[in-house]
Amino acid sequence: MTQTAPPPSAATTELPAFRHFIAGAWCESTSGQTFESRNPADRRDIVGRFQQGTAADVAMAIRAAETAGPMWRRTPAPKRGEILYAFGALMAQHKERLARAMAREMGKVLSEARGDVQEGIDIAFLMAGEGRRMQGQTVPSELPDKWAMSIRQPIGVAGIITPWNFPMAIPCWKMMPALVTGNTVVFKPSSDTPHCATLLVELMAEAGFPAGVVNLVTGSGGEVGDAIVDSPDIGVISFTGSSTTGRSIATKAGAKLKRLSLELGGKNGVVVLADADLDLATDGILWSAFGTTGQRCTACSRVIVEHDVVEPLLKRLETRAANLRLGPGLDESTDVGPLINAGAVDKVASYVDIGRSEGELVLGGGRARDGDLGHGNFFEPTIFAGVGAMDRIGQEEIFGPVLSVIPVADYGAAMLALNQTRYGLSSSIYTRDVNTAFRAMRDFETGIVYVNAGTTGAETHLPFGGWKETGNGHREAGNVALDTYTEWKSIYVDFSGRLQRAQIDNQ
Ligand code: UN1
Repeated sequence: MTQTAPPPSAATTELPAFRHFIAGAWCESTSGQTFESRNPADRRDIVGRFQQGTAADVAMAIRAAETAGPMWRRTPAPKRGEILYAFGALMAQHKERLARAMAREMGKVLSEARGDVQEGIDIAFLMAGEGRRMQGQTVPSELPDKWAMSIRQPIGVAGIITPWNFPMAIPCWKMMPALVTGNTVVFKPSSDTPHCATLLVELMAEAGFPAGVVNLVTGSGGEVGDAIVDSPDIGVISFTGSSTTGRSIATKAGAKLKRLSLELGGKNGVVVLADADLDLATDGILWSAFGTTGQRCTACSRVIVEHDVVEPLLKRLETRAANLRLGPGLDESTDVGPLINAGAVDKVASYVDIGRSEGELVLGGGRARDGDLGHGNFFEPTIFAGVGAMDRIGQEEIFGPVLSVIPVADYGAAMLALNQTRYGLSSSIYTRDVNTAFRAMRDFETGIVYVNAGTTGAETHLPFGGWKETGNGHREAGNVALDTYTEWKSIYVDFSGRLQRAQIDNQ
């Protein structure tokens, strides 16, 4: 169980080969096949080979999780919490190593990779505490000599399907509440970041999660993901990723009446009013739009600006964005890392083409190929001015470093433009007027609202999630995350020694 780094497989070359983790042991796929994970900043750099999982592998993982379930459920929750705490402490101890591995495999800059690891640590510690809280309700009964209370109980086996953009934080957001409440887990990470997932699971094993409680199966969405979604033995699924995949999972899970938590697309906007501190707004917009190369669910991709300040704001944005340094995340002087893969570069480029006919391209717009950048998936920070709120680049999720500036007449028009989208994750307003700030807090139709800050940077102890098509009503993080992974049980204890009929005998 405490076996750590999986040894290279004999079947492969000198490239490090990694394995699934099932029932407390590192094992190979029944497929006999592996896939590569590459550094998006330099595609010549292969991080390693990973198991190409199959439905049979998933079935084994589910069996292991089911077998471990009764033991894990009966482990006192504070004890489970202690293991979460040990895991968080191990992440803290290995923070730099994890961050460097993430910067290499996923591409985000080191400071952000450290932040991603930190977010995992934060949720591990928060949920460790839930082991000693996990509050239910104890309420008076309407009848004498009768007790009424409610408790949370685990659902069973949780299927955890995670994206590449927060390759450590998001798996932790999902697995920590699932585990502390007594579920066991089958974890399928994105095929773009299997190494990050493997490093996390190594530390989970070291922290003392018993065999079978956490199982890792790498591979494609079409094979491994579908096998998780289709299995009648998975009681709850948590998925973060594209709206297209989310819809397909929802259709299948709905037919099986499975619990499902979805975290999907976004089109997050920053409103800048004429009275705003424009330098402050520039800082927040640049950080939200080009941080993580625009590859956050919370990234800002629309700036909705009052007419009077469009010109001065644009000037600031252009000047500052033009000075952002592109490069590998591992280089401390890099501001903007690569996109995750060639497909992402093509997608961003196609939206830039669409944008050329919708707005005015004022910065960037191209693939960045100078020197060593040519070996990676780099794209220039891009700004369009004069975009209409209903234009495609103002409406569709691009998930890259493309910012649209949408001019509007006043707060009312800004609020309408902000809300005129299918998505509803994060939003922000820059104003010095406290009354307008409170109007925005009331009016913006998003799960997260920032005042005088950008759209990114949610903390782990408040609910995280979006309105409308960003999700399906569930929230991650905060203590409400427990709702995804638990069933409520209401318990009545009658110690009167006689038949007492609720709603009848007390009237
Ligand atoms: C995501 O992009 O899916 O608020 C998560 C933020 C981070 C989490 C982003 N704390 O930007």
